[in-house]
Order: sequence, then C-alpha cells, then structure tokens
Amino acid sequence: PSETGRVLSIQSHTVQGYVGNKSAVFPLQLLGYDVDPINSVQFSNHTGYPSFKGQVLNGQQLWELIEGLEANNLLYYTHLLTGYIGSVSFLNTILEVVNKLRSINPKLIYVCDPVLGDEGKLYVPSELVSVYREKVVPVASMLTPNQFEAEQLTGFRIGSERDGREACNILHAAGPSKVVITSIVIDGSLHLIGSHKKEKDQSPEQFKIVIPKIPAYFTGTGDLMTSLLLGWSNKYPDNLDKAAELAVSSLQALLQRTLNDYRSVGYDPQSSSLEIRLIQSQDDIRNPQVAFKAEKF
Ligand code: PLP
Ligand code: PXL
Repeated sequence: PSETGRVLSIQSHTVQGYVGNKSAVFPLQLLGYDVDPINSVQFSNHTGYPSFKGQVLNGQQLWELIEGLEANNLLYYTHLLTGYIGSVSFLNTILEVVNKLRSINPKLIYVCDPVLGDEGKLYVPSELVSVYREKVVPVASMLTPNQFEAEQLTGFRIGSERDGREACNILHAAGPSKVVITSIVIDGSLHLIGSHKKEKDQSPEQFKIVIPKIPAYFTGTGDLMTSLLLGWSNKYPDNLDKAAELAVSSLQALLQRTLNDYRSVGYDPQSSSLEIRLIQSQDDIRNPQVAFKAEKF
C-alpha cells in the first residue's frame, strides 16, 4: 500500500544516538512519509548517560515556528506526532498546535505517545499527568501508552490481559479511536494490546501480540514503536492488528540485530542501555517479515 502523508513530528533531538526524532524521523521517511521535525530539545546525548548538555525549546519558541510556517501557508499536515514532553507550558502549546493544524486540516490525525514513565516511576513532572488526562487524551486520534502510562491516564490498575482491554475501553471513551498499549508484563512475557473503536456505539476490535522479552535495556524503542504504528496504521487504516504485527516485527528484528552486534564485539548487553542499530535495520523497516502474529479477542 502506498498511502503516505505529511507528518509534523515534535520530539527530542540528540546529537549522538537514537531517541525522539532521531528514532522516529528516519523510519517514517523509509515508509514514504514527508516528515517535518521540530526538535523540542537539542541535547548532546540521551539523558540515560551520566551527563548531557544542550538546549530546551519553550512553548513560545514552538509557537514562533508554527507562526513562521503559517505565514507561508506551510501548515497543512496529515499527521501530528508527539512523544516525550518535559513541561506543562510546552504541552499546553502542543494543544494549541493541534487546534491550529485541525483548523487547516480537520482530518488531521494526532498520534500521541503519552510519555510519563515506566516500571512504576514517573520521569516527567507529576503535573503533566492531569494535563494529558484532561486535555490531551481527548484530542488524540491514536494513543500509545505503556502499561504504567495507561494506568496513570485511567486510574485503573492493569494486572491482566482483561484489565488491559478494559483500560483501552476507558481511553476510547475519553477520545482516541485507536489505542495500543505497547507493553504489559503478564506472567513474565510482554503483551502488546491493541484496540480499535471503529464506530461510536460499537465495542472496539481488540487483539494482543505476545512478544519475547529480550534480556537487555534499549533507549528510543518506544519512540520508534510509535512512529512505526503511525506509519503502518495509516497504510492499513482498518487493520490495526496488521499494522501492529508489522511494527512489532520490525522492532524485534532491529532489537535482535542490536543485541547481536553488541555481543559480537564482546559487550555485555545487560551492563548498560544499548543504542539501537536503526540505520543498519532499514530493510527490516521497509519490508518487515511478519514473525509476530496478532491474536484477536
Ligand atoms: N521494548 C521492547 C522489547 C518492545 O517490544 C516494545 C514494544 O513492543 C517496547 C520496548 C516499547 O515499549 P515502551 O513504549 O514501553 O517503550
Ligand atoms: O526515548 C525517550 C527520550 C526522549 N528524549 C530524550 C531522552 C529520552 C530517553 O532517554 O533522553 C532527551
């Protein structure tokens, strides 16, 4: 399928390594999209390293860029993509960007990775949670929380597959028609749960994909996953399960390659966070071999 689009991607930039826009822009381009990145920060490296240096864009500076585009009639986008956002003022400006883009293209699809934290810990200021919950989730078209983020946004503890599906129902009721909980740990294995509410008063179509847990810690994989879900779900708008199979299969091939490359130079993959082999995995992104199948509920 050749369906493409123009994506405005507002995410982090790191000089070295692949998180935020550095892990989202290249894959979307490989899938045929025009991608216009706005860098919400420019850091030397990701924040998991012992130190980092760089600059943070504030809400007003973001709005200036939007005004510059608007002044030249350059604000037509099919998709807006956002990931990690570090402050309430920046997040509020994102909401203004959504309104502005929808005033130009009412069909704009807003794909939101509501980055809050992981494994029981917040890594953004806690005031962000209520802004996401009350203002951002209602305007998102597709939401890609992890288990912890889905719990924060719904106030609903997820302990089982059934709970994951219920969390999706709660999120649909708040706004987005597509929800993908990218990872839920159930009995030591990772499950992705996808949910597509096609009609207002119909129950959503739901599925899961069981993913092997790879014994290493990677950065930038959540950002990559959301970009792949945007890319494939736009090509298969009525088959979120197929889009997720393709995205998971690309991601798993890339993670396996990353692990193998580190091991081949004698590096212990559990000793620190691994930089993903994004560029080397371009064939797995363009033409994923589906190795992980969705199971419908
Ligand atoms: N890590 C692995 C091994 C995954 O398979 C996935 C999603 O499929 C992710 C990370 C992304 O999850 P998160 O959004 O929590 O970063
Ligand atoms: O992948 C999330 C992310 C986004 N932005 C910056 C980061 C990270 C993860 O470390 O450091 C700046």
